[in-house]
Amino acid sequence: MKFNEKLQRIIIKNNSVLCIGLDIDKIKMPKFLFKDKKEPYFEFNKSIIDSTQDIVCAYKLNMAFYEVLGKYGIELLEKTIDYIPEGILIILDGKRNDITNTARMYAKSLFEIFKADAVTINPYFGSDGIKPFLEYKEKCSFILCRTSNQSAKDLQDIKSNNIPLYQLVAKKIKDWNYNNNCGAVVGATYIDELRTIREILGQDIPILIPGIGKQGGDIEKTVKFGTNKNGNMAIINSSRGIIFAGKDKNYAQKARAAALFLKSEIKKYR
Ligand code: OMP
Repeated sequence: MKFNEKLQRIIIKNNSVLCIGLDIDKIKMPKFLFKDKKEPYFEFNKSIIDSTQDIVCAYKLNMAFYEVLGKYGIELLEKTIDYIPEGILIILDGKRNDITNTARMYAKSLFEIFKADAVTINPYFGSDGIKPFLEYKEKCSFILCRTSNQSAKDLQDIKSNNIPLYQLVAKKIKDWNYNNNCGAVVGATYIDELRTIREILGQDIPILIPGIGKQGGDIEKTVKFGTNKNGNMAIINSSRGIIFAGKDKNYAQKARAAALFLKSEIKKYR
């Protein structure tokens, strides 16, 4: 089944476009886990997944937070992916890309070895770097279009023939969508740009939208301009704002409460 169909199914099943980012970080995690548990990181991910799996459409794992733990991090990444229930989408966020020969290895690693449903990739190499990812027709490649950080404008607002680069990337994403397996990454912190990008992409290309929660993106406008006319084809991510909502033994319930709150806020405007 193609990614967009899987996305539609899980959005309907859990009535949610919310994605939780499993961006584990020892200093922000409950201290007791590191005293009491043999595998504190896995225990943490497991409890977050157990307590939120009925209210999300996806989990996003940013590879940096796993790679920093060395070889155990890779094992943890695999174990966490295996633990995510069938039907919930797994997005591996590595923002990878390279020359074709190397990009092919990245695509194989992320889609075949780690079994991601979707990945984040950067467009800087152009089409021959993107192509190896697009050959995985059932998967989705979310291409960085407008990032959520303050310095996004340094490069992404540079104009060519009076069109800013992020808009040119959005147009490219439409061209690269010949297998119906492209998406765009757009930060919730840039609402005008999000609106323009949705207009360029049309109704059928999913947008992965981080920047809600800790980065302060506006939920109402994100939903209004990021989703398509049916309130779908968007995946709205929050990581720290949900997984680190509690610091004590009840951290998983606190995470669920934070996720439920965000889900209901999103629902108000869908
Ligand atoms: P929180 O700010 O904790 O919700 O985390 C946001 C997550 O989305 C992190 O994993 C970021 O690396 C990621 N992200 C952005 O914050 N901004 C972007 O422009 C793109 C991404 C991403 O590709 O997911």
